[in-house]
Amino acid sequence: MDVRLGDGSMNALNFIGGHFVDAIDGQSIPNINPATGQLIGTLARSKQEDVDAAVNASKIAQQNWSALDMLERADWLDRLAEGLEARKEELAQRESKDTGKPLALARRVDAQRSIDNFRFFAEFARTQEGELFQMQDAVNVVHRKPIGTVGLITPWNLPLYLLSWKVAPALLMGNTIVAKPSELTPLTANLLCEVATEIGLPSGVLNVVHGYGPEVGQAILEHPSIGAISFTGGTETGRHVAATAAPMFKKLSLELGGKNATIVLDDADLDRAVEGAVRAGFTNGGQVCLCGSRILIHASIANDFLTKFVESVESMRCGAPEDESTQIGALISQEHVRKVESYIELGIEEGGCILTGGTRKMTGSVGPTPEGAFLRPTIIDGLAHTSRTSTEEIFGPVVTIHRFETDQEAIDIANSTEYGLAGSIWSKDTERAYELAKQIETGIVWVNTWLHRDLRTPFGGVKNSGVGREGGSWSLGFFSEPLNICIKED
Ligand code: TXE
Repeated sequence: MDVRLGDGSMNALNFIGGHFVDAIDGQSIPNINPATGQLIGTLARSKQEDVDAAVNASKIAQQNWSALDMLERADWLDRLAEGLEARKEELAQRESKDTGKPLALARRVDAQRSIDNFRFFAEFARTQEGELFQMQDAVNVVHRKPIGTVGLITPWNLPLYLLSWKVAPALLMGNTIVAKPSELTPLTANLLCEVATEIGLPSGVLNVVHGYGPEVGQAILEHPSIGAISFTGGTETGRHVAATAAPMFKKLSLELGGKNATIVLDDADLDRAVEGAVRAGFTNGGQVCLCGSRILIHASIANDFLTKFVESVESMRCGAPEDESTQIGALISQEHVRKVESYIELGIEEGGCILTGGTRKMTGSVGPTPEGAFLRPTIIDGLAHTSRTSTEEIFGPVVTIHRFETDQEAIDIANSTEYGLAGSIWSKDTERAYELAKQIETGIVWVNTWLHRDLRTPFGGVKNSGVGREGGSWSLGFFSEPLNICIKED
């Protein structure tokens, strides 16, 4: 069992069949706090044999779990939410320690949304009605059956927020789970397992195996008894996931990367658009697939917008995650900071001009500790919208600036990357924004807001941002197999 946060050592064991266990071969991986560079503890380095054990445990639990009524399973989701709620502060602390993100953000976003995900799907279940299709002489009844054992593979940017977003609907539809969190952020998945133990969730319903993607992740993809894979992560990994799982005819949900446009029209409320562009560009240090990393500004307001925008970004506080005033904490790792810095250098090579921020060599040390993975928020102007810096996902606190003269030009620029996940449009004329939004090649467009979420709505993207949608009925559909029973009436 994980020791409590206060103990200072946090070892993330696997959770299989209701027990916390080491990897069968005893191997483990160090887990580093990105803000300090210090060792937090270790996580199990699982292999195929650990996945086999987890799948076996899930199969043993499958019959009784799927035999429950969906409303009984909804009650279990509420119990998980209550258990997380009772340990919300510890959840936020662990998430912040594991990711380097500001503790205030971990409380407000990660912890709260993890709880909300369970509560939402429990309530959503209670609103579901039977699916009947009446014919002249027959009635069709759609019966939704579980897939069986499902594989959930999740990333490091919003660890429990994104894992719970999959666990809740998967459990609700009667599946049992083998989940693999990112090897960079194991801690809150295990807190969920501790809560599952506290509330008496039947053993084997939820199983978590930790470790490296190409090892334990690959074993999940390849396991013949895992009927569906729900993956959130990078596009290149998603491509690999699809190549492995598709030939096995596994159901696939792929939520991948993004290079989203924040489009500021000439009639936008400037202060509101600046605030929105800062939130969209730099929340979680830009480590959110939905972040607005390209800012498209109508040429007529570009100077006024940039004056306010640069001032606002320069005032952002980079600091220790536990400091309540911190707005940008550490990024996920030193390695990731170097990746982000390489894009800042590329931006300069491609002709960009740094309006604020830059690499650590340019800005000097920015965080409370030199060992911490800190980087100042950066704005790059003057780049072609077709440049690599402006079209490749950076996944850090870096935005590029692009001017346009007409709505059509804004649409063309917005659609000029291989991604198609999300975007936002800022205008006082919502009719105009709505017409423009319909032409943007993404799965989500916000108008005069960003990351404003109704969990019933479809979430996901097109092109290299993934396949499929999550949320509300889309999640219930993914995590079930519909059986249509047609009954002839005499
Ligand atoms: O994602 P990865 P990472 C983007 C962002 C980031 C890049 C890599 O650009 O820099 O993806 O981030 C597991 N078989 N996003 O490293 O590598 C891995 O262990 C099976 C956008 O987090 O895709 C982890 O659990 N699994 C994204 C999960 O896949 C494998 C959020 C994601 O890892 C595997 C995060 C394999 N061969 C990053 N290789 C978003 N859309 O929100 C890795 N994994």
